[in-house]
Amino acid sequence: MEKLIITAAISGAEVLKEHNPAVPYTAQECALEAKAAYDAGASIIHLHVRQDDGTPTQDKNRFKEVMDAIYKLCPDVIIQPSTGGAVGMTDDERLQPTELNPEMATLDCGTCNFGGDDVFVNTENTIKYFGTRMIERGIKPELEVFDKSMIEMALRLYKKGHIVKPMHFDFVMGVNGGIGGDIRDFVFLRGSIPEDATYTVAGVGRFEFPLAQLAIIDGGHVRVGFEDNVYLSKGVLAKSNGELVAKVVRMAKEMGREIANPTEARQILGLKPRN
Ligand code: KMH
Ligand code: ZN
Repeated sequence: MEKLIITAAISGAEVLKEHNPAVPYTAQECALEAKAAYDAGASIIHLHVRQDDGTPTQDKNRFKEVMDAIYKLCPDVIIQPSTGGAVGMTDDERLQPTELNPEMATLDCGTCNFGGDDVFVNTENTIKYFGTRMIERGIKPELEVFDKSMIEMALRLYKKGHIVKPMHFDFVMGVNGGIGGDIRDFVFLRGSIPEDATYTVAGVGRFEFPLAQLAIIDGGHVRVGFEDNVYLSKGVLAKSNGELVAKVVRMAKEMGREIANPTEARQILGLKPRN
């Protein structure tokens, strides 16, 4: 079986220090959290950035500052900026980190309720626009799907030339407004992607580790981190993203699955080495 790629979603846009004091806001905090995750076994850092007070931003200069700080501590890690940003941001605001030509970036494949009055809007034209931008710049999209319909959208836009193969999906499961996080939900998504596609699973809240276990067994990949879940176990806050990654590494070792380093992750995903 292929080695396991672990992605650490270290910061998110919605989770706050009020939820877990270890949630990083500043560039230095993000770099230290990325290093803890990397040292524990993560090869990809999924990145949102904030102003120092925690306000989410897609500002290109802030992304550069944070990415430089991370590369200083983890020179070979894969950084995957979010183009989702936070609910309510415009398309061009969200696309700013693609101007830095990262190796990967997220490409959200549909609109989704996000709790309360929040709606995370990704129209078909938005997805086409983002997909085309990523092709032009040689950025590998991680196709974020919050529901089965979003896989259909990705496959349709592949046929229209806005996404290229091999496709790499992220099943974001358990969002209040998206698909649930039960085994049958996982099986449904898993069976709906092309044979040559790769996938990672991001289980939200209590779904994080059960879904990680399924992906480990199935040959998929795993995303954990404060963006999705701040608890190490029921009622126990994780002290760092590193603790969440270390738990996945322990689970994988128990199942006999080896962990990919960044070079191996690049090979599995077909990424060009960073220059
Ligand atoms: N913060 C959410 C509104 C992504 O990173 O691409 C969007 C999100 C998805 O987190
Ligand atoms: Zn994200």
